[in-house]
Parts: sequence; structure tokens; C-alpha cells
Amino acid sequence: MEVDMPNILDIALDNNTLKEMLKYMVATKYLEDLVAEDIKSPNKHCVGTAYLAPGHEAYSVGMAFALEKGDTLDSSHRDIGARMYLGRPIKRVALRRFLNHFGKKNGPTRGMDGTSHDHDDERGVGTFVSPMGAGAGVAVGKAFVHMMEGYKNVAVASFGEGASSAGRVHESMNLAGVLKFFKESTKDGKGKKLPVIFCCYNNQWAESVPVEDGVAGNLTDRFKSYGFSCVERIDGNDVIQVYLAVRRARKMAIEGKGPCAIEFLTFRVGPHGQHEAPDKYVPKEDIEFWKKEDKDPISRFKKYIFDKSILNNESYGKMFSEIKKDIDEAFDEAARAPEAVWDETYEDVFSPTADHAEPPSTSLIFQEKEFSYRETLSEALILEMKRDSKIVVFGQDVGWRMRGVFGEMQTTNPENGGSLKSPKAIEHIFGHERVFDTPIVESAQVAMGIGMAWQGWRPIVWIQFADFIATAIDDVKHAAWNYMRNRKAMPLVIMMPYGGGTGSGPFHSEDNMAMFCHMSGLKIVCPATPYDLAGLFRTAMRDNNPIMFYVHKTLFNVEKGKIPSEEYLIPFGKAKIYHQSNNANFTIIAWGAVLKEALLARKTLLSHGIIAEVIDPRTLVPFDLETVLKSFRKTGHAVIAHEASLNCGFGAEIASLLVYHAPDCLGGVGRVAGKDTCVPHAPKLEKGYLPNAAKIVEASLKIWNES
Ligand SMILES: Cc1ncc(C[n+]2csc(CCOP(=O)(O)OP(=O)(O)O)c2C)c(N)n1
Repeated sequence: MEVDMPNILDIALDNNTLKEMLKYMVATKYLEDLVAEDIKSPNKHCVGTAYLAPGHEAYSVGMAFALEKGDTLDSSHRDIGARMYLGRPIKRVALRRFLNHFGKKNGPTRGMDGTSHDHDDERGVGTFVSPMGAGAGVAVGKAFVHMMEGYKNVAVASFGEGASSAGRVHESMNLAGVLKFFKESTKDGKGKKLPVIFCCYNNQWAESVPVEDGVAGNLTDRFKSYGFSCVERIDGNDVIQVYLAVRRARKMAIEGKGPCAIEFLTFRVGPHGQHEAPDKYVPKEDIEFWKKEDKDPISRFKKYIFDKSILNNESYGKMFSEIKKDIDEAFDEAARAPEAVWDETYEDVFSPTADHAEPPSTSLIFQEKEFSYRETLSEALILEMKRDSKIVVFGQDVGWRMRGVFGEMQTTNPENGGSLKSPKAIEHIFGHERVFDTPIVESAQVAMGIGMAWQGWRPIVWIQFADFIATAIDDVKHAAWNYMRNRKAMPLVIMMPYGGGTGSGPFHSEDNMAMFCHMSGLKIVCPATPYDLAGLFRTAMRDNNPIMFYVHKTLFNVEKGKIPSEEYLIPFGKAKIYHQSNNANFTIIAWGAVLKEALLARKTLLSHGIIAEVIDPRTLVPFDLETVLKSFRKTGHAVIAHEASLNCGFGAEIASLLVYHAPDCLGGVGRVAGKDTCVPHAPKLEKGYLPNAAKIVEASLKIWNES
């Protein structure tokens, strides 16, 4: 693509800063050239390939120079220049990068992830994950925290023009565009916006797809449509222009006028990945054009610096030798570093949660009365939000207008300003900054939660129905694997009403817990009673890991129970046994709404001489195998009942654990589950699909009679 852009290199930056900019651009290129060379070598140290950014140096370095201490960057796979400057000194960054490339144990991801997937938390650089555009929503979450902490800093998301077409980027920009806070503090009452800057480098190719085939319309028009206060298109090969554009955006952002979006035009003059030839699909002439002295960012800037006599051959040579020395030394040190080899620490997938030991607060307690499941959730949420001012909850229809689809975002408790006649919205208790509606952007919601949690806040991402978390699976995975990759806590609760029994059909009835049990790094919580809900919720709000918190829709208004007024926590991985007995000869394992069916089945089974203990694991991950095994070793018979489809449901996992750990006790193991279809809409069909007491009785008798 031919570009006609003025060469605006003349501005009032002091000579030292200009020199430094060149230094980091040159260091970026030197480091990347070393990596490229290493990958071609027969004795290479890099594991796999690398995604380098020749031609992006001005964009990457200029953007970073415009940031200040405490600002955060969620970068793309190509932003080594930005990391180089933000993570300075050069040797430190180079060492971290090489250790990661080489898969070394003492690298930033301990060999769990490679290439550009490192993070640098100390310097505000977030972790990069492969699904393109994933960082955009994370930056929105970090911007929220910057806002709450006084608008001293901004969050930047950097991504390519290819990534800009990903749905999650649109979701994130739309979300950033609509969110407004602190309305009362602004003159026009319109509120302040999030200090987030979306930096989109348009290097004209997304792997083999040119921009004209990947981007409908043009990027800046697209960005303008989000109502951002500042949208620009900049020559991304001019480091000063890049710097100035990000500075302008930064100023608006910290004044609460953001978000801003900038398109930086550049060109990738190397291959997409080092496993490809540079001109495999990019025309050679285009590469040559962008490599010319007046286009290539380093040559251009070097000429400017030399013309201004800021550097000359001798001083440049000295600067280059220092860069080379630092990076070469880092390379050698990384090459000598111990390789990552498997040990039990790699099986450590959860962040430790020291604050579980936190003493209970005596002032924040439930009243002595019966609470429905819904009321329990509201009151527990209010108590926890009072206890910890970093808890925020956001999602569709959680705000004051709707107060949650099930009314779970309101209180009738007079102590909290509510009454039976006029319940009070939780948003009105804590303010819009801590309880707010979002558009339909589940992926961006989870990503925003990740950004908040990364910055040490405790977001509750409210997903209106568990079914819709499917649109954010990548983001959930990002949260789940965070501790494994980065050894950084991710205190994120994803709260989801789920389940069948309301005639809501396939897309509002799903129990998809098994899907997430399979994803290491998530805790899966599914309280069946108000008592368990309060205790497990408190635990969730003190845990440092991502939690999928399932609340069954049919329990909301039906299930009632007394909540003790003293504060109690229920540890995860501790099952509850109903009707525990030395004489038990049968074990039923059930959770969520199926628990009450299991308890009904137990009554019927008594008349057949079957004495069943009913175990509710309460959390599927971690799973209390010990309690379940203890019962099974005594009874030798078990039925596992759950609402999700049978095939690959969590019942299969439990059955295999029983068979494996207690082969001598096998009277029989059965499963009662949802049918292997989607959840039907028509009442009799839905009834046919769902497990119930009669089906549990039938399966139990079959096992009993055959044993
Ligand atoms: C969701 C997703 N789909 C596909 C890919 C594979 N992929 C990796 S990089 C890339 C091209 C990205 O283009 P762009 O965002 O413009 O960044 P660039 O590679 O040009 O720097 C693709 C398709 C991916 N990582 N994530």
C-alpha cells in the first residue's frame, strides 16, 4: 500500500530522550536479529518459532516512551520494543525474553509458555495470550482500576489490524465506549470515562491476509463509531509521531475523557513467524519499498539524529557496542540457564490463598431469619462488598433498573435500606462504580475481570445465564491458566445462574460445569442450599483463583434456610454428607438442584432395605474424593446424579475414580444424568431429560438387585 504522509520528526524532545529512543529501537532490532539467527542455527536455543517485528520498532518504542510509571500495557505478540523500554535496563529485558524463548526454568513463565508470551508485572506489562485481541478487554479492566485509583495512570492495549476484526476487540471497544462513572462529579453529569488507549498497528498483513481482505471499511472510521473522544491515524514508522499521538491520548485519558484509539500505519518487513520465508506471500517489492531508508523506522530516525548532530558515527558506534554487549551477555546467560524439567511444582495450578485464614468480621452478619437462596445471595454479596471495597460486580441487567434477572441484585433488608415494599438496588447501596450494567459482551466482561483481578481487585463477572459463558471460553481459559503461566493470582468470580426445570429450552438451561472441570486452574462451585451458598460465596470472595460459581435457577425462590448470624466460611473441596450412618449400604452423590431429588430418592429406597448416604460435593473442583471414597468403601454401591448430559459428564469422572481407588468394594456404580441431547423446551420433554428422584431410585435398585 502506497502511503503519503508528512515526515514530522520535528518536535521539542530533548536530545537525550531522542538518543534513548533510538537506542531502544536499535536494541529491539539487535535482539530480534539474534533470535532469528538462532532459530536458523542447527544448535538453536529457541524452542519452536518466534514472532518478530522488523519494521515495527518506531511503533513499539514510541508508544512505550509515551507511558509513565504505573501505566499498564497489554501488548501483542510483536511489541518487544515496548517491553524493551518499559522493562529496562536492556539486559534485564533481553534475559527475560531469551529465557522465555529457550524454555528455561527461571524464565518469566518457567518454561510453561514461550516466545513473546512473557509478562513483566513489575513494569506494568501484562501477559500476552495467543487468541488475537484478548488483551483489549483486559486493558479495559485495568483502566477501570486506574480510574478507581484516581486517574493517575492509563491502560494501553496494543494489537494488530488483523486482531481488530476479532469479536472480542469490538466488544471491548464498545464496552469502553459506553461505560461512564462518577457522573455526579462532572459538570455536564455525563460522567467520566475509562483511561484506556487502544493502539492498533496496521502492518498491512495478518499472517497471509492483506488488510484489504481483512478489514471492511477502514479502521479509524470503525474506531470513531464507538464515540471515542480521540481517534487518529498516524505514521507508525515515525517514532516521534507515535510518541506524540500516545501522549495526546494519554492526556485525554487521565482527564477522564478517554477512551482513545489510534491506528499506526506500518509494515511487517519480515515473516509472520520465523518458520516462514518473509516473501512467502507478501510481495517482494512491498518489502523492499518499506525497507527503504526513508521508510524504515530505524534508518529514518537515525538519519534525523545524525542530521541534528545528536549522534555521530563514533558515538553511535559506542552506543551500539553497549547494546550488543548487554544483549549478547543476556543470550549467553540464558543459554547456560537450567532447562525446565517436570517436577511437582508444575502440577501446582492454584494460587495459594492465605487470606482464607482471615478472621471473620463480627459486625457484618446475617439477621436471624429464614433466607431464600436469592436473598442469601443478595445479603452475602452486600456483606462481602462492605467488607472488601475492591469487590465489584458487573454484567447484563445487574444495575438498578432490573436489579438482576432473579432480583438477586436488590435487598429487602431494612438494615441495608430496603423493605418488602420497596427493595433497594445493590447499585444504589454501593454506587455505579461497584455495580454496573454492561452490554452483551461476555468475552469482554471476562477479559475486563481479568484486567481488574490482575491489578489486585476482586471482580464478580455476572453472566446472566451460564449458557452464554460459551462466548467467552477463550477468556475463561486465559484466567484459568494464568497462575500456571505467570505465578500470579487471579481472584475472579464468574457467577452464573444455570440449569433446567423452567421450560427455557436449550439455550437457557444448560449445566456446563463438566466443560470447565476439564480446564485446569478453575474452581467449580455449585451450592445447593442457602447455608452452603453463603459459606461458599464468602470463601470465593477470599480465594485467589478464578472461580466458576454456579447458582441453580430453580433454587432462587424455592429453597429457604436459616443462615447462622455468626460469619462462617465453607472451605472448597469439603463435601457435605446427608444422613450419614454406620449402617449405610448405598451412596448417592448429587449436587445443585439434583440434591433434593437425591434426598427424595433416599426416602423411597429405605422401603427397599437400602440405606443411602447422600453426599453433596458442593465444589466439583476441588473434589472431596476422600469423603466420597470413605462412604463408598463402606457401602460398595453408588449412584452419581447430575443434570448435565451423561456423556463425559462429571459423573463419569467420579465413577472412574471410585473404580480406580476402591476396586475391591465394587457392588456397582451407576450414573443418572441429563440425556445426551440439548435441554428441551416442552414440559414433558424437559421432564424426560432431567434426572429426578424416580430415575435415581430406578438406577439404584438396578445396581442393588444386580450386585
Ligand atoms: C483468535 C485467533 N485466531 C487465529 C490466530 C492465529 N494467528 C496468529 S497471529 C495471526 C495474524 C494476526 O494479525 P495481526 O493482528 O494483524 O497481527 P500481526 O501478526 O500482523 O502482528 C493469526 C491469524 C490466533 N492467534 N488467534
